[in-house]
Amino acid sequence: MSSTLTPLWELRAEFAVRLAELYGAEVPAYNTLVDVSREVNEAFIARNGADAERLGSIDRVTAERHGAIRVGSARELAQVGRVFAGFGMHPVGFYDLRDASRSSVPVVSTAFRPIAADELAKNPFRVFTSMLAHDDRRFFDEPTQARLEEFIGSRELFGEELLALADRSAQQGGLEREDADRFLDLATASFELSDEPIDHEWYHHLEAISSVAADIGGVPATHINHLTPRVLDIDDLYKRMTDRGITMIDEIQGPPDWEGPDVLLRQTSFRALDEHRMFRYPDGEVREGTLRVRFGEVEQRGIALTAKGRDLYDQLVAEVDRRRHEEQPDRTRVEVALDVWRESLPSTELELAAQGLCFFTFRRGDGVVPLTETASLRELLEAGVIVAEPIVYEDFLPRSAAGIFQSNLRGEGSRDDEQLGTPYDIDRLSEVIGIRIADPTSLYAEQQQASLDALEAELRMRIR
Ligand code: OOG
Ligand code: NI
Repeated sequence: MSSTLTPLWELRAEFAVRLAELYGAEVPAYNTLVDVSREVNEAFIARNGADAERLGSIDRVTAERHGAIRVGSARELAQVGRVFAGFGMHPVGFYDLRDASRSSVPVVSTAFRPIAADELAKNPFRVFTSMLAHDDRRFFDEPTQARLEEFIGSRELFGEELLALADRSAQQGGLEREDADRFLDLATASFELSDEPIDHEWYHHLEAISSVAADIGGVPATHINHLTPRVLDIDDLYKRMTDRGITMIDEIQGPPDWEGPDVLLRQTSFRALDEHRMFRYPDGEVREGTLRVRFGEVEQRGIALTAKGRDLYDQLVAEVDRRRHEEQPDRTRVEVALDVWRESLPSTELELAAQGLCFFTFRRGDGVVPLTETASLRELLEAGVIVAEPIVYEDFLPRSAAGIFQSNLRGEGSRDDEQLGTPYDIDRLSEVIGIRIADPTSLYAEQQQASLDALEAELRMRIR
């Protein structure tokens, strides 16, 4: 019977398309962003030829999206985990947005995404998923926490039928067509903006603490917060959107534009427009009002950094902050970052590989194999015995995420640092979801090591 199953990757691809249709209907500026992203990618391919697809085929990049959702409790997050498992998406990485910025973002997050390289190649759809830390005393006093728990505890984001279909899909590795359609309908609908009235007073009580808290705990349902296309040249996109009269946030977050290889992730966004929602006022009356919590985001992906590369990256970020603070207050972050990058980061893939700063898979090249028992990665690369192919960064950056959250927020919110925060880490969040959250760096390292093991066997030598 299994031949009639629609496999997980196909369900995932269809899910991404369904959400895009939904989000495009809800936030029309998203469609503009997708159009401009396509223009940017086509222009980039025309300028750069085959090299342009070094970090992913044009088909993959054009179809590629990440989504973001926010939920209110451990129970809701565990249910999200079941829904996404039905699409072959598993939790990877732990992000604590409470620490990543000075403003109030009381959430901890992970990303659900495919893990195996072939699954990523078929469809890499990923969803950044945040859970409200409703028990964090720095943000919520006791009465607010109690009311949050009551409010969130009494809503149902995902029904039993949806969860049962998701579980079955995960178990069988797919669903029969009829069930697949039902699964897609129910899953997509659970991320649709609800038209149920919002309690005005409660929403604004939470908003004074954090807009993100209000968007999670002040509304009766969850919704897709944004859907982010991937581009091959984010600087070009930024210009084209600005030319169309769309006001982007002040800068592109993450590494600067430079002549060397792109690493990690660069992102930028524009604030969404006001959206109409219904509010219930204390006198019981329901009137229309507006909210502005969703935004348009776009990203460019680079090569994944090793732990050593990530340490260096973190040092460079700190160095940029230091110079701006102590020496060059009049220059922008991006200008200073460009100097720091040029001074400190190798500008070729070969050097990034040889120094162990970025992850690659390695394959046999045309170079003549030396007659030795061991050789260094550098020697083999320089002699063309082996060739390095970059491993793309599939994950997120807490500092950029915080920057994106922050630049799209209305107020700073409030936070009492005299109070103790709730300790969350990858282990605790894994327990909440009931699934072990994978460590992204280990996943990339395994992929790289597997290619090296295969080469060692093929070349009959040890690679140092
Ligand atoms: C998630 C923000 C993080 C990204 O791309 O870094 C994110 C949110 O706004 O809920 O999506
Ligand atoms: Ni995002």
